[in-house]
Amino acid sequence: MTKKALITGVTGQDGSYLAELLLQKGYEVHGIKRRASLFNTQRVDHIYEDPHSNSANFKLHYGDLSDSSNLTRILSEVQPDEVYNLGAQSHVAVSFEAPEYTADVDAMGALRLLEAIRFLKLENKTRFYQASTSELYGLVQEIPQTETTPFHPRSPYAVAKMYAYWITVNYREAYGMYACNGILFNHESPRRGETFVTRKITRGMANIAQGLEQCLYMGNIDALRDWGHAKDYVRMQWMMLQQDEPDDFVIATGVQYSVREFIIWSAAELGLTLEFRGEGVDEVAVVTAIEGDKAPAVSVGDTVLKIDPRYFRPAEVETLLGSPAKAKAKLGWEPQITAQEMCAEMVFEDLKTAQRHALLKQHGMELPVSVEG
Ligand code: NDP
Ligand code: GDR
Repeated sequence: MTKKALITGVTGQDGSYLAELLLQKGYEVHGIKRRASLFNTQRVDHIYEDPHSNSANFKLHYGDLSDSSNLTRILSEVQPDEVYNLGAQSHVAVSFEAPEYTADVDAMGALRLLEAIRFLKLENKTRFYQASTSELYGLVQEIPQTETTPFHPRSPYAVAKMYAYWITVNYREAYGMYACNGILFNHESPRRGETFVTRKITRGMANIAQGLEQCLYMGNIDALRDWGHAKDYVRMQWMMLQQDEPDDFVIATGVQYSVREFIIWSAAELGLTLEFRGEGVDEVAVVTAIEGDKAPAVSVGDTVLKIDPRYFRPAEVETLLGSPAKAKAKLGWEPQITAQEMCAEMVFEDLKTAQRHALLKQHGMELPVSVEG
């Protein structure tokens, strides 16, 4: 029998990689996409199949995590073996601007799905994965963070995700559902949203190299993160739902770097050596040497990065470092791609895009480049 999976957030970074993985494994994959005024399926267009064909294994449904009746109807139609709840307002800084919406989607969304499974009496058939997060640890109580480290969320996003974490545990304990939390640390890729810090850096640096932007404006560049590659992390999401018993797992690399280090690596991929000068909000990064021809628009002495306090958060998560020991011991999972390799891949992809834009600009066909975020 072909297994069926339903993915919320299928148009996002993780959703797109997970959909690819499940299709490779022979699943029939259903995804929930939001209605938007512009196409929002760029990350899954390459696996899109004509819905008019009866043999399509990848099917998209309009829906929203804020809409219970819509979720219940889709679950009832699909009768999935596995539900991956990846949909969320996933930007921590934005959650301070839109806390109520974030709670509705990120906290109540998980409850709506679990209730729909229960209401439809699918609890013995459908396995549930909740996209939990290292942001739960917030003000960290223990280094490295494990499955038993106490939580102290530091943003409306993290507080909403804490509800989703516990309601998932609660439905497992109360109704015997196969429901798991993956407590995932930051994971990135060339498909990462443009306003998360790694992609903002790789895309911004590539644009500067090609003369499409002058300077990158950043917030707290001393924040420390445990960065992995999204491809490694979605593999683990699937593995968690294949166990005999449901359980919660930390997914991390066990290695930590600063945002500042990620900036230095990205610049180096473009042949640029940076020197940080000044302190606090007056700190800047200046180019002190250039190698190769990847950054024709940059000269020695250019200031390519400044600090802008509007990217500071009302409450910051300064440091995160996870222990993947349980995932390694119980599931045999190990990340394959290092943070530096991932950075190189992201710069490579962003540089290709920037070079295309620069070529169009040279021929008088300049496209607008969004830099807000
Ligand atoms: P993205 O922001 O790339 O994707 C989020 C997805 O959720 C998008 O498909 C988005 O749709 C969808 N979505 C947003 N709001 C709603 C809504 N109201 N109803 C239905 N769908 C909605 O996130 P990632 O892929 O990076 O992350 C996946 C999940 O994992 C998220 O829940 C995130 O919070 C969590 N997580 C992520 C980590 C990371 O480092 N990436 C680490 C730990 C947890 P649209 O495309 O239309 O915007
Ligand atoms: P995070 O990721 O908040 O950890 O949440 P993000 O990449 O946004 O920030 C990481 C760190 O970088 C600092 N920072 C900046 N961040 C952004 N976005 N823009 C900037 O200009 C900037 N300058 C410095 C931040 O302050 C922070 O310390 C991500 C999301 O994917 C969540 O959904 C997920 O749950 C967690 O990772 C684990």
